[in-house]
Amino acid sequence: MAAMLASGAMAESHGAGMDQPGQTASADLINTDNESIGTATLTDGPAGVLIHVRVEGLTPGKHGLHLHAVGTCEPSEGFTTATGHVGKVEGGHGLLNPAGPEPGDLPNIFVGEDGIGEMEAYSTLVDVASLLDEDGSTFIIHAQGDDHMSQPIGGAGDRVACGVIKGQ
Ligand SMILES: [Cu+2]
Repeated sequence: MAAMLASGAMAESHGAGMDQPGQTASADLINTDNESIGTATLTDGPAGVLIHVRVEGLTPGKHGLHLHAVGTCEPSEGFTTATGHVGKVEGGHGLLNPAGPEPGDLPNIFVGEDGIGEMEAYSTLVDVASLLDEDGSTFIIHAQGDDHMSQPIGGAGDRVACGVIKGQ
């Protein structure tokens, strides 16, 4: 009985550090032709955020996926209005970079021969509240894979999809 009480108390104090435990957000992803190609969702856990992404109509293979710092998606501008990665630090990009990662860094999404890509990822570097800051945030999918090391974006190339993160 004592052990049960202790573990209950631990779970409670673990959750107490979160601003708003369980907060969720989502983003409708569009391509550079302004067509809807999928959805991303974020769900706060007690120590990080769980991310789910599903897209259609992308080229098969690996695509870099990042959280970018401004919540605007302008297809005619190649989604550059989303600016750089969340928490960008000069020289700090990459999950495998000894000087990194940046809080906006995420694993690649893999797209099959049918153009469909789906992934689940987890990050302790951001939470939903931090992404829903004053100027918002976006998901950006790049044309090529992110090598998690090269600067400034892991060699991932152009921005092929974008989604503004919206609270729920
Ligand atoms: Cu990016």
